[in-house]
Amino acid sequence: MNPLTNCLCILVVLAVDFNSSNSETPAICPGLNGRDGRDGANGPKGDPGVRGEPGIPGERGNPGPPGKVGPKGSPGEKGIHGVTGPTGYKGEKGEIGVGLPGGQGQKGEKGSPDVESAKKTAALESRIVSLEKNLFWIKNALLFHGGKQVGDKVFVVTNGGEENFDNAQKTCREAGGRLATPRNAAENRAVEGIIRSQGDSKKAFLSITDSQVEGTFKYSTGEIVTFTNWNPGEPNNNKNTEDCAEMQSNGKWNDIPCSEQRLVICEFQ
Ligand code: MFB
Ligand code: CA
Repeated sequence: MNPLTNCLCILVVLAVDFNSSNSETPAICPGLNGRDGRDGANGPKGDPGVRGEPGIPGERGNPGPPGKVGPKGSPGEKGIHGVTGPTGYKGEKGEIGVGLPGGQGQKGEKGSPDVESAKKTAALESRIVSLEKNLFWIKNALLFHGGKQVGDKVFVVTNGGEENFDNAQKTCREAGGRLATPRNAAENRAVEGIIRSQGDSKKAFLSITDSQVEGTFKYSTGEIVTFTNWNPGEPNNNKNTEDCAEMQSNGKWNDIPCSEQRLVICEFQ
């Protein structure tokens, strides 16, 4: 019943009631709707629905993890013959073969004098080449051990020991050289450098003396010295005992007694 009808009905009732003596209101209007009742018990399960239309396919899923390694394949067919590889490195030189010596040949006819001479010359030239090669290597070895070369002369100090003049001369002579004496400024610098390499306080004998004529220094060959580098005021033959000469680490010379002990520097040429 809609709300307006309800209201009209109530009004009518009220009007009637007001006018009647009966205390009970006649039930001439329906009551208001009652409250909803409680939900009933679940009914029996319904029949399965009708299969729906297929849905829209979903997006492609992420790739799955890699599968396990498959079984080993069977060996392939034999390959074709490969291309020839690059030439290998040259092998080491083989040992010189040892053949049995041949029998003695027949004596040849005597060559002409020119041929004999040419043979001797060739042999000498071959020996010179061999000697020059040896000299080259020996000089390299000397320079490697602190030697100094000036022109075709090499200066080398012994093991750093010190000896008197006579023994110093003997040491260099036995080594095939002689006790060093610079003949020019370049050689003087070379000997100075070797002394300095042994220590600033070190000094070395020179192979000059004035034993023969006081005040006239000569080489071991007897020649009068042509190059000198005396300290100022030297040689002074201190106490009349100084017939030998030393070089100091500054390259300067001083006359000293031959009995002193000094470094031994030899020269080879
Ligand atoms: C002198 C020198 C001498 C000695 C002496 C110790 O020079 O001429 O040969 O070396 O010093 C000042
Ligand atoms: Ca002196």
